Amino acid sequence: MSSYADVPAGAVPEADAIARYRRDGFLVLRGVLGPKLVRDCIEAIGGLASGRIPRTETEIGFEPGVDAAGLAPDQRQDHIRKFAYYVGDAPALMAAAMAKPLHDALDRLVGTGRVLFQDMALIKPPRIGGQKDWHQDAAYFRVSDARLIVGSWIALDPASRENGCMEVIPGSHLLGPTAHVAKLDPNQCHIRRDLIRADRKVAIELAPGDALIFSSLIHHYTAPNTSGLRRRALQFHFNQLGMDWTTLEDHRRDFHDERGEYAGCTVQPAPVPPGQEFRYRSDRAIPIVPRADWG
Ligand SMILES: O=C(O)CCC(=O)C(=O)O
Repeated sequence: MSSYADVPAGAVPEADAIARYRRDGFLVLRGVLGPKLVRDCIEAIGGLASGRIPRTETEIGFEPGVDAAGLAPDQRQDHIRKFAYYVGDAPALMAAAMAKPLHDALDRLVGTGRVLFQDMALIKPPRIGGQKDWHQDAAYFRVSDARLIVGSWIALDPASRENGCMEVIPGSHLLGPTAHVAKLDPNQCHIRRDLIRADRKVAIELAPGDALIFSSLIHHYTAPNTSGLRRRALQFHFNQLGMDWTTLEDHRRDFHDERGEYAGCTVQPAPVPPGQEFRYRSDRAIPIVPRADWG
């Protein structure tokens, strides 16, 4: 059973849910993707993994230590940590990013007028899917105002404590930028341990098609998947119009800790071996065209 209130499928957030989103930094929307779209997204993820669907822009990252070259096409999906930048390669995945129930809810929660700037699929494969340590997504985005970003994490499989669902600390977004400990592998960058209030965490268990909407400043985490269950999810980040991508210098000024030191994850501890530099895309701004026709 969930220990948080949610918005039922087919409904939009009303005043009380909007107030909760602002107070807690997250809100669960049930059933933003219908069963057919969930099935077609799963099919698309499998196709991109195996190579059956050509990848023009989609990037794939394997779990650490995986020898991708030694895998047969149909084994690849269960070794992938994440996909990025895929919406142009699979119509079902674009339809998920544009789902009308999602955008109707976002219009109420954060206002109208936004673009999609990041599309990821987090796969956390059975038994080998690693943790994602406590972090704020805003630590990864060199932007002028992280409060204009909203994240949406949509389950394709049932997501539970057993297979590593999202866990959040309600209200942590109100603390603003929080000091992170930089790592050579930016995926391992995490909030300074003494600043994580894990005793307050809430596990967000979702059914396929449900979405967790969250502030880019909320502290969140996912545990390793030690189960035999898949836990595939789509994650979209949108920014409201008016946000700018900035330089590192500007991000240092906006995203710092209590001593004035840079708190984000976009600077790795030196020396950084060539080819392993932090990469990010500030060039993506896909217009939102809501659609409700997929089923
Ligand atoms: O789905 C996951 O395991 C982690 C998602 C997440 O927090 C992220 O990618 O920033």
